[in-house]
Amino acid sequence: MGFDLIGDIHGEAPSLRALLTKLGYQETSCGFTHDENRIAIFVGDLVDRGSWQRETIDIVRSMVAAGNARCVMGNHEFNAIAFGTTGTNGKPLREHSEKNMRQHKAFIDEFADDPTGYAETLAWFKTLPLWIDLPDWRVVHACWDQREIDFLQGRYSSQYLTDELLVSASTTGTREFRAIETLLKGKETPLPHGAFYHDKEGTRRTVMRTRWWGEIGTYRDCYMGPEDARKDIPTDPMPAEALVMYPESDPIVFIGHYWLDGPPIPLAKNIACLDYSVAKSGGSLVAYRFDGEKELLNEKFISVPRVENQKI
Ligand SMILES: [Mn+2]
Repeated sequence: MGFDLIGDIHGEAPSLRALLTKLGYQETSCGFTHDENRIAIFVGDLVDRGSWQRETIDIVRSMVAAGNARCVMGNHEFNAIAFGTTGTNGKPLREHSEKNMRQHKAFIDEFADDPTGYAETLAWFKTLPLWIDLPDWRVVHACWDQREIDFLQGRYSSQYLTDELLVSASTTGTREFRAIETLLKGKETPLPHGAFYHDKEGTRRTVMRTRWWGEIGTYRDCYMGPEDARKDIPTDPMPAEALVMYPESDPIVFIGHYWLDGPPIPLAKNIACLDYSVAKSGGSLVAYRFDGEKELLNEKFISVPRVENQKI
């Protein structure tokens, strides 16, 4: 039995159909199935941005229900749950600020006439594990940090977003907030001595996203983000305690999240990112065809260019 790991879809269902077809899945009455019994593993972020968010969920959900797929939670599923859940103080766990309302609009609009479907979808999101940890391979949306996983597993005895964890992870400053941020959004480090850069939206940033593999080098070496801002990142050495790098001897881990571009290749010999920006013009939807090999192979990435047709 083999596994096809599939990157962030962000509501781009036409691209998902194209990729599943290229991988040899066929649409049947119980969703997409593979005649060699391959299993699809989704790395999260089914939603946000694209015009077919509900259709994307329907495709993935039917595959999971039929036993033909598994899916971990992405930061956008987490955000959707928090946005749609009211805390004991009567306020939503994720603030309904103007910015957040704008971000969630496309998702919520797809359920405009179906509050039951909306509630049921959020309930399904809560059934998605935060990570998958098998002896030879692992899946998490953004960053495998063993300390954070051990903390969550130890405190909640679970790899799922329990109601209690959802509340504490939605409260800035808690240990749970940090753990979920790390696993679902990756690691961030404040820049030294007042340095800053501008992100792709032109927002001034004093905190940078860092890689969590390879050698610890300077801030500039460890920076992850738009390439044209790299020159603004200081060349001071990163303090060793700021980062724990993923050991090369650890199992292969599959992730999404990073909006990469260019041809897909492993980030490290045991780390494959499958997010190649399908929600952006010129992006691709990427899979990795995994058959239990001990080291990732460039030729096992399979991708389709973004299907550019517009929803009418
Ligand atoms: Mn993401």
